[in-house]
Amino acid sequence: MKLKQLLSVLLAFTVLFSVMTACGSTSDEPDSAVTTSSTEAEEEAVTVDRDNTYAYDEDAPSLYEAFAQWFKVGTAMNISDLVEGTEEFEILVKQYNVFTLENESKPDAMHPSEDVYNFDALDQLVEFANEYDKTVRGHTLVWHSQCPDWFFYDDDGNTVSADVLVERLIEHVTTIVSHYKGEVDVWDVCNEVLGDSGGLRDSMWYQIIGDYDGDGDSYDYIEIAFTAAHEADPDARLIINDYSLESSESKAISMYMMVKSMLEEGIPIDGIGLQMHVDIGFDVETCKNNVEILMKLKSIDPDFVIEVTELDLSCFTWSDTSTEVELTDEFLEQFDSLYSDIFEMFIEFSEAGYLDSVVFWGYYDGMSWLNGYPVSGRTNYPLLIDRDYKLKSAYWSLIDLAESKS
Ligand code: 9MR
Repeated sequence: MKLKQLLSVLLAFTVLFSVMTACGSTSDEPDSAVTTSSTEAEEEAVTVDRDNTYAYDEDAPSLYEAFAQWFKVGTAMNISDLVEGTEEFEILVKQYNVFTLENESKPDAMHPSEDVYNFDALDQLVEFANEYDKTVRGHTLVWHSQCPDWFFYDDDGNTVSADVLVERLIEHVTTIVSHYKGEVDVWDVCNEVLGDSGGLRDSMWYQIIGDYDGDGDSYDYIEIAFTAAHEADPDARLIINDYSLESSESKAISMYMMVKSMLEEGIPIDGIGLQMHVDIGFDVETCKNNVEILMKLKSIDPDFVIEVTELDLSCFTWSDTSTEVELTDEFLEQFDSLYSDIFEMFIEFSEAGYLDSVVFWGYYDGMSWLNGYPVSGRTNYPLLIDRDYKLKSAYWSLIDLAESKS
């Protein structure tokens, strides 16, 4: 009997031991399952080699997905980038969820003469956006630049009257916005209406239309454009877009004052676009201060927002006239951490209810308008994807930032 009991105890121990060994819990030796999974993890880590990942790679992260809890992330592009199967197409679909045409939806492209409208490029972008669930920004309806002369002159070369220009303006805005009713989500209705330091720009729009309704202010062309756009598509978000609002306090105050008085008059403006063509000397604190000024407009319209519409970060300060910059480790550290500070600020803006969209002015360094501008022959590196479509270290800084804030 005793022997039988002893044998059954031994048997029970043997069974228990073999079960525990199979579960890998009694031994210090790595079991085969653990070995396999750590090898897979290592292989995965090798696949996502940060120095050698292309923006279109399947294993690359997605910028817009990384920031989705705070804001959309978009880019300016050209319609020729939308050829299915190309690397450019894959990058756009994977990395961004807001799109704007860099040049093809400006007045000279869309309405080159009085009776001619070109809708092809923006129609194609809208089609793409519908298929891939993306947002479209229309840039831009009214601007002093890239605007054809026919608006301002008659057949004899004389400037037209205020009445004629107002009629042309309403017709232009109404025709384009109606064509895209429910399809273009956001319009930069007016672009760069202020000068460098904040006064109203002395454009043909301003000169000819001026104080059209005689109420004492001279920005009636802006009011007329916004009103027409709202009538054509009451659901579209209507933005007044300008540069240097992030860096010039006097310009931010001018914008605030002008928009405040327009909102008080009931003009349908939904937000201010900060272009944000910034450079390596950019000061985040000044930008925060200026945005606080602009966001006082929420006391009139709680839904009023800012949008970042044309972000890039030049490697040259404005006063620098050189054409080349050496991308040393030290320089890149400065560049990457500035991008990271900027996006940390955007997250703060989003959490305060100020911002829900950040759009880059281009998606890879090779296409940036900052190559050759403002210094001819200059090579610049202002974006997150390099000329070969590889993800730059600044891109990874932003991915790390998003992860750390999630
Ligand atoms: O990037 C655009 C460039 O290709 C054009 O030559 C230029 C013409 O003015 O416009 C650039 O885009 C501008 C945008 O429409 C408004 N804000 C400033 C942008 C950079 O100049």
